[in-house]
Amino acid sequence: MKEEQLSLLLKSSSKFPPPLGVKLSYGTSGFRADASILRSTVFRVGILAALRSFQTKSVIGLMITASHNVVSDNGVKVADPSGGMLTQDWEPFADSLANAADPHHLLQLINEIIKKENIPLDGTRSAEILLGRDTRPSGESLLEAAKEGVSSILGANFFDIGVVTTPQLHWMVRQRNLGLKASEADYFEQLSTSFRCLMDLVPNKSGMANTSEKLILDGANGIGGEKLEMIKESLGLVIEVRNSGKGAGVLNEKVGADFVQKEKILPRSFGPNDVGFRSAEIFAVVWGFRGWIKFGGGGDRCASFDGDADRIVYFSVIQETGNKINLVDGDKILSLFALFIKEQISILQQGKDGKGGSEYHARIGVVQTAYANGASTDYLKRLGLEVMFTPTGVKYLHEQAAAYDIGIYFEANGHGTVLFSEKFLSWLEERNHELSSVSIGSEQQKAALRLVAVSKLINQAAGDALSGLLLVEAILQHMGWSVNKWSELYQDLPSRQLKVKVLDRKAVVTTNAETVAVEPPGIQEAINAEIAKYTQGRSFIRPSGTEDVVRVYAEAPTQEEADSLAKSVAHLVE
Ligand code: 16G
Ligand code: ZN
Repeated sequence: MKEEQLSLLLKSSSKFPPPLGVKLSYGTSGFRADASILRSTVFRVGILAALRSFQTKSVIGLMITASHNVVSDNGVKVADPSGGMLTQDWEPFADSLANAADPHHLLQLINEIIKKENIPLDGTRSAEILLGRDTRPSGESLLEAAKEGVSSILGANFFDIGVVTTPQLHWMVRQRNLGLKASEADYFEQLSTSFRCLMDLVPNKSGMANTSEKLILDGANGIGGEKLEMIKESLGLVIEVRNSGKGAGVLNEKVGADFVQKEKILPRSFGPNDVGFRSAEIFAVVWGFRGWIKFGGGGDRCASFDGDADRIVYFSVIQETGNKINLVDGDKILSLFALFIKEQISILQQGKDGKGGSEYHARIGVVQTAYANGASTDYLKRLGLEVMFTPTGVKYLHEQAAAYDIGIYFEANGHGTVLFSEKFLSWLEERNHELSSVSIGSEQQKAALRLVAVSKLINQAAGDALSGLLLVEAILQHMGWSVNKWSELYQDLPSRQLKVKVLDRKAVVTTNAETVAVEPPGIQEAINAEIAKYTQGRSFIRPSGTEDVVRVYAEAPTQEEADSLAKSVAHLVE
């Protein structure tokens, strides 16, 4: 390392002392903690991102967010050149840098990484890091720390993309590395163009009464609502955004996808006692409309984003029951996408006309985690799809999905996307070209055009609530379905999730995509004995990747049974 580089690093890192007595770990989605202790961590992740950019000779992303966590928390994660999560090989580097006790130790670790990874820090190259953050008030000062981190490696430059959703940052990194347009305006343009293309291809437009009603979005008081407001005019949809983050509501407090999916109740601003409801009610009286359920108090078709808009769930209000909802979670979004895509593929393949096109049997794969409702897995298998399981965390699901021509992954909590292989996309383009010369306007050509539009609409880098919402909306229009009709694809098995505070969550070690606990010894046998007390019960435990707890999941034919199975398994963990 050159003298100039050495002194720059020593000087800048002395401004960011690490918090005392805290051991940080780069978890499922980066570092997360109370924002007040994160300045040194974010500074060091800035350094790490710069090193990764030099090593890969590509643009790297750094996102400051704590997703659905409380507003006083924050976090930081790195996006790799593909736009996906930081490669797992580098996670130990992140851990060691974050926990280095002083500037000299930090320097020694940086040197080790440079040697091990053959990183050319000779001043002849440059590196570029895109910096994004969510709406948390602590984001501004953490962003400054990230900038200093990046700038303390000679030749590394940052580009501040401002307040964005997490998936926007991932998308921009991917686009930049593919040499494609990568601004926010380009992102919006790609989303709205491909969405409108799908809407233009909706069959029998006249029968669309159900889904042309207003969509009401719960923006979790985060960034997603604001971004949706920015493009909604170009979509031709009637959308009302609540919990947009502009009012008095607090980020993720009794709002958002995580709250709605876990609690299965209405978020704030959607209930009968909310201001939104009252104004809607007055509105209804003045104009003689029928009542709050239909005209905005609850709304027929509602969706919730999480704070950084990488998760989405839908719900509808169960009328006359206070705050109860009919939840349409990530598993059902996955099922809707899988059904639609499979249908388009079969139309396309039926139409094989032998006129110069190549046969191609697209392999569709579906990836879920142990949290997937058993009824969803059964449904997907009944559709004839290949269903795979991975541990919780996008990095695992994404990797598995990328092995297919079309890989569809979703966690029950609403994080997921659809990945298309390059090979399949080139075949699709070729097929499309062929069809436009021999059978323009045919069902086969429409199916090909729809699949191309889906591949452009749905984020290829990460789960994206905004693009997910638009794909759901387009498919509901295509099917002529309401949320309730969609929900009837299958009936969720009752389930319960609990968390148990433990001294050391790492004492629990799992295998088989987290369905079997191998440590502590004997615990799985005890869990099996509890499960055996129920007909068709299922339960598992796993250490959280984001909190100091062990999570318990149970599923059974009735809610009472699911509750009691979860409770007895939780007792085994305590
Ligand atoms: C993170 C993960 C999410 C996972 C959740 C599990 C990413 C981008 N996010 O939010 O996919 O469902 O952690 O949390 O990977 P847990 O380990 O605390 O249950
Ligand atoms: Zn999130």
